[in-house]
Amino acid sequence: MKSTSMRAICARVLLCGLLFFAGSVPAGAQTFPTSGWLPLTQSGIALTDPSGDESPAVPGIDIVGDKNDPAAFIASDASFLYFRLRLAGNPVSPINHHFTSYAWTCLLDIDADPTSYELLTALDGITVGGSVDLYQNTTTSKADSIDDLAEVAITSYAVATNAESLSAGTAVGGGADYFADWAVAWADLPGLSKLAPFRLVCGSSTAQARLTAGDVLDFGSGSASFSATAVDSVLCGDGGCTYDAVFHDGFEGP
Ligand SMILES: [Ca+2]
Ligand SMILES: [Ca+2]
Ligand SMILES: [Ca+2]
Repeated sequence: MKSTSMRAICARVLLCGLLFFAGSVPAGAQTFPTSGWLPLTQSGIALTDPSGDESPAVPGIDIVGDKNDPAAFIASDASFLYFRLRLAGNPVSPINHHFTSYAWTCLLDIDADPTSYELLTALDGITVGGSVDLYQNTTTSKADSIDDLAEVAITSYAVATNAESLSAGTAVGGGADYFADWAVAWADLPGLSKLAPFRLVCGSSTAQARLTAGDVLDFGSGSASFSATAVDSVLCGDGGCTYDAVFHDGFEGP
């Protein structure tokens, strides 16, 4: 009887310990999706990007993809919008295990005017220790330009909870490819509702709050035009992301 009680107490102590550890997971932590990643497309074709066209020449910022292994993806659930880029090398330094001092960035056009973007989100290795950033582009000082600066910082998240790097299991870039993934909370995205269409331009950057230099996901075109580079419009919500099957650019619908 006594030993049974002791076992019961020990079980409770163990349960309390487990609950303590479960409760100590940082707020905002989430698991990245293992399926449901929608490849980004242009005119219905998965976006690809050649290797070796990045500047400076750093494999971890070289966006790569071919028709079998698309270069970029998006996913969504009830809480987060997820971004994924395929890279020719590891974006994480083997020395300090931090993301290297570049930014992996997506610009979102959410207002049906394809000559401007409204939101910038980035996995930012330039910030010491790294962060995931969300900015608003409130002034278009360069019309239809990919490298227009985003003026207003909205929020940022810890890399430990909102970003990851993992082996992509492909070798499009010639060596082992990697994915850089990051997540932004739906609750923090101003002006973007679930299942509202939006377009993206993604790439790697040498600066925060701006998609400049690095490597833009663009079939290797090198175009500086936002409207010429933007992907097909996507709609994302609790159940994931899809394309607008009726209206190609997503903005003419009712
Ligand atoms: Ca590239
Ligand atoms: Ca716009
Ligand atoms: Ca601007």
